[in-house]
This record gives sequence, C-alpha cells and structure tokens, in this order.
Amino acid sequence: PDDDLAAYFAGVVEADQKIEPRDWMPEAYRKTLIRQIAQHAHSEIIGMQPEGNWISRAPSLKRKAILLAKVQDEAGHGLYLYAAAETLGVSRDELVDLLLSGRQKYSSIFNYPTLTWADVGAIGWLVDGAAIVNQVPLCRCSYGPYARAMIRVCKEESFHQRQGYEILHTLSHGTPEQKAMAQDAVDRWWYPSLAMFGPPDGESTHSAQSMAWKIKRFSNDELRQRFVDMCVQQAEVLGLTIPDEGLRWNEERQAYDYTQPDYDELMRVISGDGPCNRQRMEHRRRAHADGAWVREAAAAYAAKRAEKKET
Ligand code: FAQ
Repeated sequence: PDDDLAAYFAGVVEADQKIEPRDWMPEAYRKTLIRQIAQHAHSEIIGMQPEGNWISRAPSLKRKAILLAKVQDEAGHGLYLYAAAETLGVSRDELVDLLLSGRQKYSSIFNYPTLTWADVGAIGWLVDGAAIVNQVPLCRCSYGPYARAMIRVCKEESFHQRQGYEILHTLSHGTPEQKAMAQDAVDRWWYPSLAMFGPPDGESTHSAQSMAWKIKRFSNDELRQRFVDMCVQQAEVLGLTIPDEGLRWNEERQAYDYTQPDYDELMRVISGDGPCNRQRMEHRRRAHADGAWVREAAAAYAAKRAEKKET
C-alpha cells in the first residue's frame, strides 16, 4: 500500500494537480514545505519592522494611511502563511518558538536599515517587486494550501509594489535633494534585493528537489534574471539609475547581463551577522513577550465560551 500511496503522490504532482493536507506525502516534502512556508511567514512578520519605522514619520497623513495599510497587510500575510503551515501538522506556537530561538530563518532583506523616507519607496519597488517575481509562480506550487494563500498575497503585493514605485516617482521628480535621496535608496537596496532570490543555482541546496516536487517552478537564477529584466525599464521611467555598470542588453540571450550580488554577504546576513539582525530579533522577542497577556486573555475567553456551551 505504501507503494500505491507514493505512486498516487507522484501522479498528482506529475499531472499538475494539488496535494492536500490529508493526502499522503513523503516526509521530506512535508519538511521542506514547513521550512519554506514558515520562513516565508516569519519574513512577513519581521518585514513589518523596517517600514513600521517610518509610520510615525511619513510625510503626509495620506502617506501615513497608505503605509499603515501596507504594514497591516504584511501581518495578514504572515498569519495566512502560518495557517497554511499548520495544515502540515505543526502549530503556530511551535513555529514562533523556532523563529525566536533562531532555529528557523527569515529573509535576509529585512536585516538592512531604513535610513530615509525614500527607503520606504525602494522597499516597495524593489523588495515587493522581487517578492512578486518569486511568489507568482508559487501560486502554481503543488501544495494546495500554500498555492491558494499565494493568490491573495500576490494581489496585495502588487498594490505594495505600486505604492513604492509612486513614492520614488514623486521624489525623483521633486527637488534635486529629493531625487538624490531616491537614488541613494535605490543604490543601497538594489543588491540586497537581488540576493533575496537565494544563492546561485549551483550552490542552492534545495532547488533540484523542490523543483522536482513542483514546490519551486523556476530556479533562483531564473527568477533573479526575470527581476532584473523587469526593473530596467521601470528605472528608466522613474529617472533613476540601477547601480550596476555591468548592466547591458545581451542580444543573444535576449536578457540583460548584470553584476551578481555579493553572496558571501548574503551568507553572513543569513547566519545572523547582518546590519540589523540583532535589533530585529530583539524587537520581535519583546513584542512577543509584551503580547503574552493578549494570548492569555484570548485563551481564557475561549475556555469560558466552551464551558458555557457545555452547560
Ligand atoms: N534569506 O537551497 P536554497 C516578503 C536559505 S518576501 C534567508 O536556494 P530554497 C514580502 C534557504 O532557506 C521574502 N535565507 O533554498 C514582504 C536555505 O537554508 P536552509 C520572503 C535564505 O528554499 C515585502 C539556504 O539558504 N519570501 O516577505 C535566502 O530552495 C516587504 C539555501 O538556499 C519567501 O520566503 C534569503 N534571501 O530557496 C514583506 C518566498 N535565500 O534551510 C514585508 C518563499 C536562501 O538550507 C515587506 N521562499 N536562503 O538552512 C522561497 O521561494 C525560497 O525559500 C527561496 C530560497 C527562494 C527564498
């Protein structure tokens, strides 16, 4: 019977159908999904910090309302993704524990500081832009709950990307100082955004297996290339320069040649030694501890209601 189950699993993946929570799946498939979905969820939650930094300093009430809505969306994405991970048999408590104890990761990108208002624009344009390029193919991933979660997440990410683009467009067409601030933000966020796609294919430990299982649909380098090609034209419209002298159209490949990000830096940031790792984790731990009373109150309320129902 185990062979039948494995054959059924392989058949579903092969036919581009979805694996659902109650279906049999190889343990390694389950483990990989938990790792990736949890890491994704943690990224959304930690990702609230760099932009949250600017909510109280946004330059107008309208900008503030938009940024507030965006950061709230990230919280929603995180919760959505934790719920998707829970369908694989882990609890949210366990996952939060794994993050807080440093045993699970979150995206490298959120360990960089947001120094000016233009950084909020650059995050929207580049970081959300990279997130979309990475996540649109995940809408077709083989695990049903993850694929379905990604559909809504991607719609909201498109709004996020546009709001960032619009911030940069306004700055870039403002005073020379504002334009310089926008360029400085793009200069600092470009390479870390390229690194979000992960190590180059040759050094990516999980890609081959994840692609065979159709969790990943494209390799890290394929998606990175797609992102670069997308950004070039957008940068032209913005009137900003991508900080890469090696960037040029390659007629033969029908794609842009570009300079790779510093992958040693990526590995350092992933292993905990980026500019803001300590600050991000401290903040997260403090927020979690400060929220203990909310969790306790919610549990007490649920217990009371259950008791009432029984009588
Ligand atoms: N940061 O073998 P691979 C967002 C790790 S978007 C940290 O290639 P894989 C939206 C990797 O886990 C950001 N770690 O791994 C937003 C593995 O570690 P392990 C979140 C990284 O999984 C915007 C090792 O390196 N998006 O939040 C990174 O096949 C604005 C080897 O790498 C997602 O998570 C990295 N950049 O491919 C929110 C998308 N890259 O476990 C707020 C879903 C690699 O062996 C504001 N995830 N690692 O120790 C994915 O698509 C994949 O997991 C990749 C990595 C592509 C990230």
